[in-house]
Amino acid sequence: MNKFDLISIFPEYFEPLELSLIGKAKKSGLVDISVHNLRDQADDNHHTVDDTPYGGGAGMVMLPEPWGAAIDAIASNVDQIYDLIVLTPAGEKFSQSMAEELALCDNLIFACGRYEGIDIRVTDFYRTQKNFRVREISIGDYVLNGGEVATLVIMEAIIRLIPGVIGNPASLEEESHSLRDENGSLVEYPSYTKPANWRGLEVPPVLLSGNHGEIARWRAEAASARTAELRNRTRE
Ligand code: JEH
Repeated sequence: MNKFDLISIFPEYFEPLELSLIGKAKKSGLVDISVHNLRDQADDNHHTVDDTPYGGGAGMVMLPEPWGAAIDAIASNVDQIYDLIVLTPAGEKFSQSMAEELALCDNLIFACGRYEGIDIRVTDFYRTQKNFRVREISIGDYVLNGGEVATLVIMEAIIRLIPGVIGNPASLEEESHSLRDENGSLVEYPSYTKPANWRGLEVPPVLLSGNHGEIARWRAEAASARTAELRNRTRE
């Protein structure tokens, strides 16, 4: 079973994991998710987890000690392989292929920092001294306040790939094959449902024809037109 350990000073951010598909996957034992409060590992009366940066500069940096204590408490089995995911605005860009890779990992630890991030010796230590696979990941080129929301995004992308989580595996199958363009990017045909006429807008008649060959051709055409349109928008 896939194990997820999440470390954060705001464990309440992970309450939505009880909902919908991920909540069901948890309850049916398809995934095991534990949330850990980093402050429980702080060793002073004020539960301090941050301090000023060496060398100066704005903001605060997260102390390595509470992180080391939290990760050691989780990763106590020497026979297991641990993947430490550290969210950071400058990390490798998260992608569907990365989600597919991470869905195969048995023990994923998500380090959700705040402030200016975590003292770099934490990732150095687990990479070089503990043989962890350490990945520094960003979900996109914009600045968030911490790693929690990015972790929710990444977990949703991973967990829906775990066999049994999605009720209809045909939709996953379709995604993994037809819905990619020459660059491996996802492309999508437009979807319609009832009624056939909504506020004067008609569903394309081909979709009502029952001709599966023609429907597939129409969808492929509509998907590439839509992808081209979205591409142009990113250039403009
Ligand atoms: C943000 C983890 C922990 C804010 C500012 C700075 C940018 C250059 N896609 C994502 N965006 N942001 C995060 C993320 C992911 N995954 C993310 C985090 C943490 C993830 C703390 N923060 C807040 C934070 C400093 N600036 C970051 N720099 C790349 C433009 C300039 C410096 C660090 C951390």
